[in-house]
Amino acid sequence: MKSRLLTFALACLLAASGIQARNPAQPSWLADAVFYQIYPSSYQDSDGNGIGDIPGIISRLDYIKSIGVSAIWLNPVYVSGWTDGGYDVIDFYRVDKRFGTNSDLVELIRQAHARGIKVVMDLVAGHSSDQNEWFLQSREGADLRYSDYFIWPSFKPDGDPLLNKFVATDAPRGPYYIKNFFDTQPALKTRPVRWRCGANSRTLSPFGWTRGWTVSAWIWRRAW
Ligand SMILES: [Ca+2]
Repeated sequence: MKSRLLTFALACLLAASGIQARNPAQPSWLADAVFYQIYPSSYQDSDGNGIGDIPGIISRLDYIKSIGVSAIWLNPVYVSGWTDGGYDVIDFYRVDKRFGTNSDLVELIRQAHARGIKVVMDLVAGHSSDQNEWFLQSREGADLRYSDYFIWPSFKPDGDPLLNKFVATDAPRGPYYIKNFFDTQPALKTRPVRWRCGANSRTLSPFGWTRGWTVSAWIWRRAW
């Protein structure tokens, strides 16, 4: 629930008319966009298995258009461990089977655009799942490709206001990693971090993979 509240707050911020004055790089359509949030699991089920899916959303696009919506905010559809409603992402490159396929997502975006509706993907940028390939590699050592995508404090300092973010682990990289919400959501190091316990402070940009996706925008979420 906490993560969804944060997302909601950010969406309100995006929809506010003042955003263009603060950041001229924002697309002009955001100024007066009418958003329609879709949490896929509980929206429209197309195959009768009791779980909403992307073909179900496609079947509702004419209705969505008819009520004056100009942008869909699509809650996470990526492969997930489902410990936090899809916000613990195992694979940022693939649509979870419960919702369909990557081709279904491309078709949703194509058909939405054909109706003049933007699609905003809920990009969970603050953390991954502890089953994500990046974290599984990072936990093994300090000199691998994804080693520095996460934060591995060497000890737990007394009195740190973020002590509830420390997760004890028996991983080779341990003894701690930093989480955002649940223990299954290790925090991605997307900005310089200087912990008193000595984590390094390099800036990383693990989301260089957005090329080729014809979405209209991303909701950029982070928790701290
Ligand atoms: Ca279904």
